[in-house]
Amino acid sequence: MATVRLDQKSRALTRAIPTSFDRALAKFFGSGPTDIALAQHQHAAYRQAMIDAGIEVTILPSDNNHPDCTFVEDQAVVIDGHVLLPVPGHPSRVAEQPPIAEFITRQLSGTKICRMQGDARMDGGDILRLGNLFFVGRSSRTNDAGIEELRDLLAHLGHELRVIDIPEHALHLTSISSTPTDSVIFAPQGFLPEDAFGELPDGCEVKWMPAEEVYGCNTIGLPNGQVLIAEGYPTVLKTLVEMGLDPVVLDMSQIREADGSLTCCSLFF
Ligand code: CIR
Repeated sequence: MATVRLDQKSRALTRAIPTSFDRALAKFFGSGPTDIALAQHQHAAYRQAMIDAGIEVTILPSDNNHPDCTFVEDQAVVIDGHVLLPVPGHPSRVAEQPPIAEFITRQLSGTKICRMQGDARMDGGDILRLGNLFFVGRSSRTNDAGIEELRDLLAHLGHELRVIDIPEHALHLTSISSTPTDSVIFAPQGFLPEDAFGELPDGCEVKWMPAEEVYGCNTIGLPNGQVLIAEGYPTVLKTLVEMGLDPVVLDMSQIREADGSLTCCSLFF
C-alpha cells in the first residue's frame, strides 16, 4: 500500500485469491491468470514474506463473485489513520468494497471515515506517498472529482498532493512506480515525463529503471530494511542492493497476469 510511511507499516490486510481469479480484469501486464493454484501459492508466499518481516497480516476470505477481490489496495485509502473509501473506477469492482470497509472501520474505530460521493472515482492504486508528499495518478480509474476528494483529506492533514497523468498503456500510478523507502521513487523510463514528480524534498530522488522493468518498479519497502520485489527485474534488484537494502524476491507471475503488482495485494493500516 502506497499511502503509509515506512514507520507506519505494522499491520496489513490481504484477501485470498478467489477460484474465479482466471476471470480477473487483465489488459496491461497480463492476459488473464491460467493457474489459480499457482496464484494462491504465490499469494501465500507473499503473505509469509510480510509475516517473516514482522508485519501482522490479516487475510479476508475471497469472494468468488468478484475475481479481482484480492487487490485490496484499490478499495480503501488509509492515511495517518484516516480512511477514505473511494468509489472504485471499474464498475465490476465496486461491490468488492463492503467487507474491506467493514474490517478497516472496525480496526480504526473512532476515526472519521469519508466516503467518496457522486461522480468521483478512484482506485487506491493511483496513490503514491513519498514521506509526507503525495502523488495521485489521473487514470482510467481515477478522475478529477476523485482527486479533489483526496486533496480535501490531505489538506486537512497538512500534506501536499501532486497530480500525474497516467499514460493509456498503464493501469495505475503504482503499476509504474513505488517508494521502496521514504526518500526514493522507482519509476520506468519512458512512461512519464522526467519532471512528472516535480521538485522533490532535499535528500529525495527518482531512480529511473529501464522501461522493460516497469513491472519491477512496484516494490514494498518494509521497516526492517527488507524490500519485497517481483522476480525477474535485475536492475531493480541491483539498485536495491546498492542502496544497502535487503530485497526479498517473490514469484508474481500469475498475479501479474491479472495486472496486479505487489502493492495491490495489501492494505497497510
Ligand atoms: C484491475 O484491473 O482492477 C485488476 N485486475 C488489477 C488491479 C491492480 N491493482 C493495483 O494496481 N493497485
